[in-house]
Amino acid sequence: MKIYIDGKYYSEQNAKISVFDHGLLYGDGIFEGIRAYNGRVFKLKEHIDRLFYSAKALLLDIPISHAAMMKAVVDTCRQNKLRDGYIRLVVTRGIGTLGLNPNRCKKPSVIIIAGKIQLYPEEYYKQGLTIITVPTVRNLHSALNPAIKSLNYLNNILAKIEANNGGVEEAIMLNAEGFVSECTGDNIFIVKGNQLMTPPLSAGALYGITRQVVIDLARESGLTISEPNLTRYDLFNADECFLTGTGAELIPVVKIDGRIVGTGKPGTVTKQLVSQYRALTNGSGEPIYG
Ligand code: PXG
Repeated sequence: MKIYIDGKYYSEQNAKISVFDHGLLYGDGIFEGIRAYNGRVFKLKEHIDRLFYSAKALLLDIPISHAAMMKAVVDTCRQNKLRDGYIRLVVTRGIGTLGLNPNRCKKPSVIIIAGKIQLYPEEYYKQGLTIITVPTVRNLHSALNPAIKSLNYLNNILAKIEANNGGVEEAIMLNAEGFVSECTGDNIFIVKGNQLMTPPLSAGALYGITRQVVIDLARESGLTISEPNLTRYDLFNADECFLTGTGAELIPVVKIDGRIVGTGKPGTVTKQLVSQYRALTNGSGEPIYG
């Protein structure tokens, strides 16, 4: 595997960053997780847009342009002869002194890894996931805005540990008001009749790119879409529930906190959206090979 660091390619063994990089010392940096399908990078522009928005919020000056970043991602895929896979893009604050002041960091570093993705086992897509709500509350906007896809994922990691301890794959995080926010690496949707609902971004959800694609697909299919504040009660009484994310795509949820959701099997609206999503990922995106 060839790994891009600041414009050069390194073997896995030689791809190294400094122990003085503030990405490591303080989690001061940002990332994106992107997929390639069938020789194309899916929703590349949207991912790079979000990266630049995260950077702006952190006053992190990405050393290359938006266009150069798009090209670097595509070039890294080509260098690795990738057709299907997962691209991890990281921008760190760069090398600084001990002490958290970002002004001491000379230049942010850009890292791009293009490799394989570890997916949920296929049986979860067929049968649906069992998940739980967890005690760790989603970060407050006023503390660390969940819209920033930062290297500081401890809030989500704590929730993931609670899911692991509960013997399930994913955790639903509530916000400080008790409304449903999102999962540790996925957004959440419910279906009720002809209505598709997902928490508003203001409830503490990431501006998920898969979330937006699913909203657009659902609108095309004539579903009514809304973004209300949702409670656990709303989840328990939904007809269907599913999660969305670059890694998971769309994955059905059939049990939450011991309550069976809908029929206890992946629902028809979910299945329809899964097939629409798969068709889209297979046929669109930034071509890697011209
Ligand atoms: N919420 C959070 C907290 C996330 O980290 C999503 C929602 C879904 O967003 P997208 O844009 O992917 O639809 C994410 C995305 C990884 C990994 O390696 C994490 C994500 C995506 C891909 C890989 O852990 N998180």
